[in-house]
Parts: sequence; structure tokens; C-alpha cells
Amino acid sequence: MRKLLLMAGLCGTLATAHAQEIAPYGALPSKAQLAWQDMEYYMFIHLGPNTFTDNEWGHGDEDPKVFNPSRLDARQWARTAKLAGMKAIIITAKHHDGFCLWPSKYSTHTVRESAWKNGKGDVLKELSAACKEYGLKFGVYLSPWDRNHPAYGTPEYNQVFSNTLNEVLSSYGPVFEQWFDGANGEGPNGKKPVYDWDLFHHTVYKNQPNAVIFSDVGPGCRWVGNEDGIAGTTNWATLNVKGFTPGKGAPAQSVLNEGNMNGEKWIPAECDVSIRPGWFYSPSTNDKVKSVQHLLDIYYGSVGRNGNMLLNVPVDRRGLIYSADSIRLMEFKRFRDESFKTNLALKAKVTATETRRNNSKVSAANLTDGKPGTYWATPDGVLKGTITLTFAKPASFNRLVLQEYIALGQRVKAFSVEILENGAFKEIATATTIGHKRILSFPDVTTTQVRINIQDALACPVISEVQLYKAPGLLAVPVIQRNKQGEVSITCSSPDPELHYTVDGKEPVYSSPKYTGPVSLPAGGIVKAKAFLEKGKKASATVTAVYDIAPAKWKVTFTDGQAKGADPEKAIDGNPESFWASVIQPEAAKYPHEIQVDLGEELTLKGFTYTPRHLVEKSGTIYTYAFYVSEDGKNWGEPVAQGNFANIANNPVTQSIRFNKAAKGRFIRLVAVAPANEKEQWASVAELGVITK
Ligand code: FUL
Ligand code: CA
Repeated sequence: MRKLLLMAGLCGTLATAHAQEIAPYGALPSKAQLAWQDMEYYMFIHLGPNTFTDNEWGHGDEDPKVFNPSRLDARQWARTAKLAGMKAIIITAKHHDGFCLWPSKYSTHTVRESAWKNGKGDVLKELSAACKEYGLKFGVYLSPWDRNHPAYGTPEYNQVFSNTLNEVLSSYGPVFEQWFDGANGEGPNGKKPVYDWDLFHHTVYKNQPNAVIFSDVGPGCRWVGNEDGIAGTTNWATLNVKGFTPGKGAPAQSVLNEGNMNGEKWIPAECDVSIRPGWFYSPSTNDKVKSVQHLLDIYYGSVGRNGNMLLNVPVDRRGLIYSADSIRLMEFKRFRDESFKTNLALKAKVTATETRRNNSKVSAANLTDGKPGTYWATPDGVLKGTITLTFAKPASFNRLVLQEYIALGQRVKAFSVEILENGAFKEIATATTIGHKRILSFPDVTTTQVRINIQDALACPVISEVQLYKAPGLLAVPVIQRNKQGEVSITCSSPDPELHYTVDGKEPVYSSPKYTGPVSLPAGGIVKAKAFLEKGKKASATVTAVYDIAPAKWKVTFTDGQAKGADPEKAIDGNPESFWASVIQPEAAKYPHEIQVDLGEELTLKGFTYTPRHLVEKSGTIYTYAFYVSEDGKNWGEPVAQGNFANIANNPVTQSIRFNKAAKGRFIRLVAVAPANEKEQWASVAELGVITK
């Protein structure tokens, strides 16, 4: 202890010759990481052969000629990102299919071999120039997993990948972030290598000393543990990394989601998420662009919880950002601007208890000066303190923004918020960590005094900003559901909206049919709905649901088991929240598993859909499948489709699989061949559907 005090004293003396200097605590951010945390929100772009083949994970054997955007314009992407308020763009320079968006010397599967610009194009060159023009930073995703490169799986591959990295990182100017995917699957030769991460990191830093390296475990920033873009309500920027590697060797997803208190290294969370259900463009998701409400939830769950938000906007087959996505980005920007326009804390008088003395840098007034570089702090060893904001006239607000001065480490463990109401203080919120930024949302309150009680911290709290805002309300997007019988219902969580809908694919307007009760749609179709207020003056975003034939006449004829409460009929009840799971005794469970269904009539099937259990919890997700169609439910013949549900482990959304050729029959059978998570040897199905259209 004495030694520590001596050291802290010494550091203080060296820095400003002042006894009350604040000693840094724990793992600290580098300069590059500090700048990175300030970026908060930036764009991800997935583009490649998958864009043209409607795949999430290409196999690497695609004809490179399929990559042929008709009017690729990287300036349009950069302009969109800039107008959306984003600070950078990270692009999939090389995804798992190995296809390089630049003419790499180390591959024969690149834009050079594609039809685009007669093989003379270079997406990285165009994008890096566009980013420069629009004042955006530029980053690259390079997947070590390469399903095309013949050397993959051999010891030579690490050097090939390092050369590839070196080529990219030395050719296109500054790169702020290097994104490494953790996936390590098989190559074209069926083999998996052991990645040489030290070599890869060395290659990055040699070329780009200021780059922040992303992977499951950093070293620059870490995966948040899901592809929903949501960090834990507790989120430490510090992580224990000893003994861990990216991919299968990474810490549990729950640990990545929250970080480790007192973790060894500063490795903050980056929350990656796509604006659509998948990472790559597909015409089938043009009407599934996330709503402003959903994007706001992600913003509060990422930037508002000490993480950065990396929002994927897939470029379409023309090589442009599709209109629905860019319109949504602008709506989201407008709503954020509106929400954080007026910082009401600027009008308040700020006082604090326990303020550190004899340090001219520390002052309660710094909390509301709008400068993240100035702060308030308590004395050494004092782990609590109360900040009070007093208004001359009552103020109304519903958002609180707090920031720690993280250059000295992340410290706060618990805090509460109180307001003065009828002469007494009333608690309106409690929370744990702050870090770079914490945003709390609560219902509107009106008061003359707010108290923020820092209740516990790892070392004396050092807080740089307190802000209060009144965000406008947002008309909730309606929810469309269809039951087993094929009756469609439309609901909305906002009070008293008028709901209007269409079933002809047209955009609903105020004069479209008004929703008064369930609409029968057993044969399927497109339902679009919108909520209105004030006789149509205010409108929500449109929500679209596309249905095939309803499972009204269907019955499950066979499964190889059933978990308690997971009745097989729940796989065909139209409700994605209920599910069938195959297991009775988890110890005895082992793949494969299966479910057979009688459709009640003969149908011509063009494909099937599988919705994994994902809403409350994901568990029993199927990865490898075989699907059969039969006339009599006894003779199944060969599977009409088989393969893997790409990326389903991390992004468990509905999978639509089209058959190579239509199949006639009355019975269907899904065989779960291998699980997404080897520890879960049971299969679950939230919904099974057919494609007849
Ligand atoms: C994952 C990949 O497997 C997905 O395809 C996507 O690129 C996502 C951002 O990372 O690990
Ligand atoms: Ca169900």
C-alpha cells in the first residue's frame, strides 16, 4: 500500500507537481481507442458475390463473374453515411467466400476476375477516396476464413493471409479499424488452419499503427456477443483475455456482452448489427428494413451503454444503397437530432458533494460545460458522491446522459437518479456502469431538482458530463401477426392509434381500409400496415408482413422426441414465440432429430422456411439440415434440399430455402443433421413453413 501511495504521489509530482492529482485506475484506453470511443456510430457495408447470389455465406466456388454491380458509386455510400451522422465506413474487403473487392495479387477470386468494369475496378480504391472526400474514416473487414483459397488449411495460409492484409493496409491510406471475423470453418480442401494472430496483428500495426483491431477479444475493441447490436446494461470496457482467442476460444457471449470489471485490458464493445435481417443485400428484405424505433432501441443499447454502434447497410445489386435503407437512416438521424437538441442541464445550477479539493482541474461546473475533456471528481478513497442540478423554473425531461472521463479508467459501479417531487426526493432510475457514455431513458418528469447519486465505484469517480434532454415521443410501428387459421391481426403499443392496412402490396395511406378486427388470409399475401394519429396528420413507419399458405390444416405426424412443454404442434402454430424441441432427457439427446408434418392436401412446394427459437432465448438451433417431401408420408426418397443455415448461430433469423426444382407432395420432413452449438444436442423449431409462391 505504501509503495502504491508512493508511486501515485510520484506520478502526480511528475505530471503537475500537485498532491491531489488523480491517479489513473486499472486498464486504460490508448490514444487510438479514446478517439475510437468518440466515434460512436459508423457504417458497415457487406458487398460481394453473396449480394448477387442471395447468400449469407458464399462457398467460394461462385463464378466471380456474378459480381457485376451495374452502377456502383462509393460516393453515394459515403454521402449517405455522412448525412446519417456516421463517422466512418468499414467494408467487407474479403468475406468468407474469399472474394477480394480489390485486385489482390494473392488471390484469383477478385474483382479482376469479375464482370464489373471488365475486371478493371477496385472497390477499396473508390471507397477510400470517397471516405476522404466526405471526411469519413475508412476501415476494412478481412475474414481469415477463406473458402476459396487453395492454401487455406495448410501451414502456408497464415503467410498468405498476412500478405493479403499487408497489401490492403499499405495501399489505401489510413485505416482506422481492422475487422477480424472469428469464424474458422473449412476451406475448399476441407481443412481448418490454426490462425497466427500474432503475425496478423504485427502486420496490421506495422502498416497502420493507429488502427483499432476488432475481434471477439480485441486487442482494440471486442465483439459485443450478439448480432443484435445490444450491449449489457452493465458494460465494462475492460476484458480478461489471457487464454482466450477469437472464435471458438473466445469468452462466453454473456462475458463479451458485459466485459469484466477490473479486466486486464481496455477492450471496449463494438455493437454490430444489420439494418436488415441479413448482412448481405437481398431483394426479399427490401421491406424488412428496421424501423426508427428499432434503430433507436439499438442506439440506446449500444452508444447509450458504453459501446460503439456499427450499423450494416448492405449495398444492392446496382452497387448503391437502396432507397428504403437511406430514407430510414435519415429519419433515424432526424429523430436523434430532435431528441438531443436542447441540453436542459445547461440551464441548471450544478453542485456536488465530496468534491476533490486542491485540484484546479476538478469542479462541479465542469459537468455541464459541454466539454468531455473537463471533469468533476471525489477525493482518493471516496467512492460515492452526489451531483445536484437545480433549476430556477421546473424543467421536463426523459433522458439523462452521463460520461466518465475514461482517459483515467472506467470506475463507476452503481448510481441512482432522483427528482424532487412534492418536497421529497423520489428515485426514478438506477443503473450500474457509465464508461464513455451512458444514456438512461425514463418517462417524462417535471422537477426543479435532480440528484445523481454515485453509489459505488472502483476508485474515486471522475465524471465529465451530465446532460438532460426531452426526447419527443415516437408513434410505435404496428405489429402484424397471423395465427394458425390464417387470421391476421394488427396491434400497436402507442395509445389510441388508427390502424390502416393494405393487402395489395400498396403503401397504406389514411384512406386505406381501417383495421377493425382480424383479416382472413389463409392462402397468404402481403399485408402492410401503418398507425395514424390526429386524423392522419401523424403516421408511423410502414410495417410489412409477407405470408405463404397458413398451416390451418397441418398436423405433426412424427417427431423423435419432445421436451417438456415443447409440444410439436407449436412448430406449426403460426406463433414464432412458441416452439417444439426434440429432447426429453438432455443427457440422452444426440443429433440427428426430425419432425414430419402432414399438410392436409397436396401442394407444389418451391421451398421451406425455418424459424429458429430466438425471441426469448436461442437454444437448439439447427445448423445442417435435410428436407424431404413425400406423397404418402412413408416413402421419402432423396432430400429435395440439404445444406447449412449460414450464420444462424450468431444471427438466428428466419431462413428461407428454395429448392432447385419444385416438389409435389402432402408430407414434409425436416431432418436436423447437426446443431449450431455442439453443446446443445437437441433441435428446436419455432416455426416451420413452406414456400409455394
Ligand atoms: C459474422 C459473419 O459470419 C457474418 O457473415 C457477418 O459478416 C458478420 C458481421 O460477422 O461473423
Ligand atoms: Ca411456434
